[in-house]
Amino acid sequence: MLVRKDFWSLICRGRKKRIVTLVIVFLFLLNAMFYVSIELYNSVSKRKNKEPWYDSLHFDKNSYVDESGMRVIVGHYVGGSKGGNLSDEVINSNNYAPVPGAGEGGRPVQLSPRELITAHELYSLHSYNILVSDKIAINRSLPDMRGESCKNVVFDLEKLPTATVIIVFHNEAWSTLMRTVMSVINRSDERLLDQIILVDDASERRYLKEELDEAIAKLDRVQILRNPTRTGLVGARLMGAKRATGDVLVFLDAHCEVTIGWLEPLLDRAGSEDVFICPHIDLLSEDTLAYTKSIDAHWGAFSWRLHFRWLIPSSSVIKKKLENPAKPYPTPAMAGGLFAVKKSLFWKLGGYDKGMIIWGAENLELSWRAWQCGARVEITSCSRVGHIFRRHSPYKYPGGVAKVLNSNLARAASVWMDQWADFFYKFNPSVAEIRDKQEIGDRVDLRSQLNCKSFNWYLKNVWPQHFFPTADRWFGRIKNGKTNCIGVTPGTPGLGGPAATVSCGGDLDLDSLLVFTPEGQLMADEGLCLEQGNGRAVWKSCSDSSKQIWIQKGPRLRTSDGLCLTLIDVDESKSEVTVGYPLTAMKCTLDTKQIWHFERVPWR
Ligand code: LR7
Ligand code: MN
Repeated sequence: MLVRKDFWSLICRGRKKRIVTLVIVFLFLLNAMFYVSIELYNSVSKRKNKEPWYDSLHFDKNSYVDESGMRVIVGHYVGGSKGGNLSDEVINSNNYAPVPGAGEGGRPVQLSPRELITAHELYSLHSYNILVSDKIAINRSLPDMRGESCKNVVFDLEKLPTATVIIVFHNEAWSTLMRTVMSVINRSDERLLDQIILVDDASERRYLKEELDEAIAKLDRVQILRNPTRTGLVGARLMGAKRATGDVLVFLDAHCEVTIGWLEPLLDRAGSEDVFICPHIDLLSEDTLAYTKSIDAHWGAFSWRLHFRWLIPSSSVIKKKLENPAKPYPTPAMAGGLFAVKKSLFWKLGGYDKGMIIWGAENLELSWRAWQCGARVEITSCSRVGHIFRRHSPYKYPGGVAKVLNSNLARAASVWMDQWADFFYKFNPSVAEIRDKQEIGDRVDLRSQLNCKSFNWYLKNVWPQHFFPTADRWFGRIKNGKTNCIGVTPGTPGLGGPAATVSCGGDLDLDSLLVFTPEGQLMADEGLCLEQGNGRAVWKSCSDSSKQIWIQKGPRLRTSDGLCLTLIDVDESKSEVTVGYPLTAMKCTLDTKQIWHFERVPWR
């Protein structure tokens, strides 16, 4: 056996031994000092941080906006998950088992490593963490998320209209659905809440049958309707709306939680006959169900491919909002799931397009219809509602997600977008293919009966900051040499960022096509504009910054400071043609790296 002495003599002897001992002691002391200072720092910074925990969370930047100021929230889903290899027993059982205190105050729930494995296995069922949801009481508490100016507004409850809250669902988890319902019951004044209508869009899960009926029967003013066959959310919402007895229809997704004071600002505004009013949508984390504030000012719009997007509002809207944060502000489009509207206005404007199936596009259709037919779409920051954003759709899309979505998009575009429908179809041939299959006669009639305005009017007046091509905007490719085009590198993390050339595609390739406005903005899809940054051109959310102005002087693009857009870091020694060269504004020279060819492409 090796004794200690032998061990030491093996590695060192005499003076060396002393040095090694000293080094070990020194390392030990250093380590100890490190721990003490970390602890000290923690306790001091904890003391400094007196605000409640949720105030330190401004918004979950990564899951809401990116560097350019926008992000996919309601995207085009990967649908069709059946729940993997889960057994029928697992899929159909309700495992709601609240743990005292879990998630109270909107706090996150953390799972043990073992539970995390189970949560992971169950994830595909709902595309959010069902284990966490089942641990949180269905009547959990939430903080007051309103800004100070909102808390000071006084409403005369006797004068406000009453609400019918409509919640449609398909295969929703029991606990999230019930938490949505309970949050409405607990945080709505009795005088204002006429009824809650749940519409089951032909769910298959066993726990959503008698078990749900029994739970609902115990609640006052709540009723449940069952759609005999699955129509999708439009059909289900129409079913609910037809049975509504309240003055105002308030729609919510089935995985929401409303916070204190949510209903009054909605009803106050929805009382008037010309507005669709949306709450400020906060985030319920799909992993921990923590309630997190979303960015203060956002408005809804859409990309060239008609994907719904959140954008930073125009500077005039932001200015007005700062002057009076409690006042509702206009938005070009709504996200779709959470809004209030006077029942009479909803029906006067044609309810919903019944031809839209399952999911998607009805939010844009409703927004365009509202604006073009004399109403408005607004957001009030004083009504705060949390919603679980999901990255994937957990349910099936009969015929596939693309087919469903494309036919809905075709309906919306054909009825409302005029020339811009042609733009959409030109660059989305798979949608163009099914364009003529849509029976939209009655929706076109509705548009003319209501005497609705054009899409051109909408773009000009409701969304003047839009990034679509128009008659007076140049559209096409801007090329250096044969292969390098100005464009947004596809798949750039978080969109935007440093600008480099992309490979010039064909005439249908939106990635290398740009809008060039008479004012000098170079716009790509997704509302990104080319901006001269510090030593490097970048793609940024379009704004009125002078750094986004590029003046065409012959074959050159000049900034307001008189610099020229230049391709840099070109490796002349390389014989093969490459792309991906950085762009920046530099002193104008005769160099070909500043020579651009403008190739116009018809946009429709
Ligand atoms: O076949 C279906 N039948 C249904 O009843 C498919 C869905 N549904 C229900 C579903 O259970 C849910 O309650 O419809 C509701 C909406 O479906 P989600 O939650 O899958 O949609 P989403 O939140 O991802 O998508 C947004 O865009 C949709 C486009 O059709 C709808 O307008 C959603 O209501 C809308 N959600 C929001 O606006 C919430 C805020 C998200 C943001 C931003
Ligand atoms: Mn939703």
